[in-house]
Amino acid sequence: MHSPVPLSAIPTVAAQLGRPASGLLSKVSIYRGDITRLQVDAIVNAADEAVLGGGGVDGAIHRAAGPELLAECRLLGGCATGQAKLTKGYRLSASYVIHAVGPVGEKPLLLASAYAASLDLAQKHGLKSIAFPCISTGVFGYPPEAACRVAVGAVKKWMEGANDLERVVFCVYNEKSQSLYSEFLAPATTNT
Ligand code: AR6
Repeated sequence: MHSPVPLSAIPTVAAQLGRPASGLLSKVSIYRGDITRLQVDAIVNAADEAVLGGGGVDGAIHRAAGPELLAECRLLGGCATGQAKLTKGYRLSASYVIHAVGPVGEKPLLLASAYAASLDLAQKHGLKSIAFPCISTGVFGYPPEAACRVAVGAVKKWMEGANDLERVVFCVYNEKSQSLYSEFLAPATTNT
C-alpha cells in the first residue's frame, strides 16, 4: 500500500492563493494523485448502479480497500444514478467510502445530484472531510470541463447551506483537471 496522505499535507485553495482563511476557499482543496491514499473521513467512489466494483477509480478503490469492501457492496442493493451509498473503508486510509453514481454522458442535473447526495451522506454520518474524484469523466464520458463546472457549482451551493463539513478535496488525476479546478474554484469565490 502507498503511504497515506494526511489532510494536514493538503493545503486549502485559500492557503495556496494567500487568501484569508474564510469562505469556501478555506474549506476546499485540490489534490492531484491517487484518491486511495487520502486520509480523510470519506473518499467518494465513481461507481455505477450495480455498485459492485469496476475499472478506473472504482477498481483502484476496491483493490486498495480489499475484498471486504465488495462483500459489503453486495448488501447495498445497487444505487440509482445521481444517488450515493456509504460503506466502511476497510484497508483504506479513509474511514468510509461513499459510492456515488454519476450519469453516462453530459447530464448536469444528475451529476450535481451525485455530488449533493454524497455531501448529504457525509453530513448525516457526522463526517468532517470528504474527497471526490472527477465523477463520470472517465468511462462514463462526461467532458471534463463541463463536469468540473458542475462539480464546483454543486459543492459551492451545498456548502452555502448549514453543514459541519470542514474540508472538501477535489482529487484530480491529471494536470489538465488540476488547472480546470483551479480556474473554476478561484473566480467562483472571489466575493466570499
Ligand atoms: N484516483 C483518483 N482519480 C482517479 C483514479 C485514482 N486512483 N483512477 C482514475 N481516476 P472513472 P466514471 C480518475 O472511469 O467515468 C467504472 O468501471 C479518472 O482519471 O473511474 O464515473 C465504474 O465501475 C477520471 O477522471 O469513473 C463505473 O462502471 C475519474 O477518475 C464507471 O467506471 C473518473 O473516471 C464509472 O465511470
